[in-house]
This record gives sequence, C-alpha cells and structure tokens, in this order.
Amino acid sequence: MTSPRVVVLTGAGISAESGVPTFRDADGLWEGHRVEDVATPEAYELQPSAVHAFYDARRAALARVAPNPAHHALAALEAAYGDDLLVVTQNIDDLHERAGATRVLHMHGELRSALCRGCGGRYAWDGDLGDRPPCPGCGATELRPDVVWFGEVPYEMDRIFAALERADLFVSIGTSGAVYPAAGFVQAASAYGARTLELNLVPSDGSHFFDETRHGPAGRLVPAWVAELLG
Ligand code: BV8
Repeated sequence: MTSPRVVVLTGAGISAESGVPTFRDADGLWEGHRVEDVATPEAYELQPSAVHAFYDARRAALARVAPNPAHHALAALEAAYGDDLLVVTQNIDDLHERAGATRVLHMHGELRSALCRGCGGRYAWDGDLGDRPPCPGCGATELRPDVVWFGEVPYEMDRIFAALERADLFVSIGTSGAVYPAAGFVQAASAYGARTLELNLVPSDGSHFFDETRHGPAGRLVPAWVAELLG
C-alpha cells in the first residue's frame, strides 16, 4: 500500500522541549524584544549590530541544544515514507536535520546560513556575523542572517503549495498560527481536499480550521502519531 502524501508544518513549539525558546510563550524569544525591532529589514538597516547580536546569540545557542523525540519521530517517518512526506519548518534551527531528516524546507531560512547582500551568495555559517566577516564569495562585508524577516518573501513557496495540492494529510506541529503565509496552509490543504490535524501544546489561533486537534507536548504527541501511521 503506498503511503499517503503527508505535509507536516513545524513551528517553534516542536523545538521547545529541546530548550529552544519559542516566540510568543511567556519566556519567549521576542521577550524583551519587539518583533519589529529585530525581525525586519528596517530594523537591520537601522540597527544592524543589535539584529546581528540577536541572531549570533541564537546561532551560538544551537551548540547547547539537541533534537527531542518529536524531531526523531518525524525523521523515522521520513525514512519510512520517503518522498511521500514533506516537512516544512518555520524554524531556523537545525534540529530536524540533526535528528536525521534530509528533506526539510526551511521556509523562513536557517541560522546556520549567511546571505551576502553584495553577491547574493549563501554560505554555511556557524560563527558570528556581527563582526562583519568578509563574504567567502565576493569579499564584501555584507553578510546578513539568511532568515526571512517580516515583509520578506518566504522561501520555497511554489514547492510548498505544490505539495499541499497533492497532500492527503496536512499536520501542523507546535505553531501558534500567528504568522502568514504559514498560518494559511491549513486552509489551502483543506481546500485541496486533505485531512488536517493539529498537534500543539494548547489550541492555536487556527485550531478551528483543523479537522482534528490534539493538545499536549510535541515530545509525546508526535511519536504517538507517527506510531499510529507506521502501525
Ligand atoms: C510575507 C524568522 C508576503 C526569523 C519569522 C496582516 C494579516 C496577515 C498577514 C500579515 C499582516 N500584516 C503583515 C502580514 C504578513 C506577515 C505576518 O504574518 N505578520 C503577522 C505578525 C500578522 N508575514 C510576513 O511578513 C511573511 N512574509 O507575508 O510575504 C508573501 C506572502 C505569501 C507569499 C509570498 C509573499 C514573513 C514572515 C516570516 C517572519 N519570520 N521568523 C526568526 O526566526 O527570527 S516569524 C517567527 O514567528 C517564526 O519563524 C514563526 O514562523 C513565526 C510563528 O512562530 P511559531 O513558530 O508559531 O512560534 P510561536 O512562539 O508563535 O508559537 C509556538 C507554539 O508552540 C505555541 O502555539 C505554543 O503553544 C506551542 N508550544 C510551546 N511548547 C510546545 C508547543 N507545542 C507543542 N509542544 C510543546 N512543548
């Protein structure tokens, strides 16, 4: 029996149990920062050092966290489903990959990538960017975090919508449903005829769009759901 075509969207909640702060929970990342102050191109133009410091700290913190059972369960599902599973993440951490996932679309970019505003090149990057290192490609000191800020166009939108169009099942894991276009994927999936499932600690802003919602920690809900699929 061929596996159903599954699209999974993950948000900060899937990494919470790994110790990565979420955005909108009480002790969240945005805590002490107004989103507009750090995650916009305007903020970067106005105060590049503050924005670099925000991302340099998060990039450095990756060394101190590890994937949790939810990341591992999705990697196991990918191993079983292959091309019939696509994981789209809003997260810029590398925890899906460190759990063994190989086909993850980072629609909001990645902490461990730098984008050169001089030549447009992208480079794997683990160090700081705040000290303005030269671009490996063109030498310009114009490297910025390779993340999608508010007002910027998310990556891989065509591939994401092509997958939503084919999907039999859309599962949203650990996201508040506060940010578009990701928050609208459930409505698109439903319109294309997919069943929809939300796995989140608490009801999200978009819970009412889902056929089924399960509430609890991803570290428990995701392995249980994957076990149901793999039988
Ligand atoms: C765009 C990267 C055009 C950087 C981020 C008015 C109406 C509608 C839209 C807009 C509007 N005004 C402006 C917009 C557009 C705007 C937007 O949506 N604004 C919002 C604030 C209204 N969007 C954009 O600008 C986007 N671009 O629209 O371009 C376009 C559109 C379509 C097609 C082409 C072009 C770009 C947005 C990207 C911004 N970048 N991050 C960085 O990381 O610093 S956003 C950031 O917040 C995250 O990346 C993530 O995507 C987003 C949402 O965060 P979540 O992942 O959901 O995390 P959150 O903390 O919010 O929630 C965590 C959830 O987990 C909670 O529900 C919690 O209960 C749960 N949880 C906690 N612990 C656990 C758990 N669940 C399970 N287990 C646990 N243990």
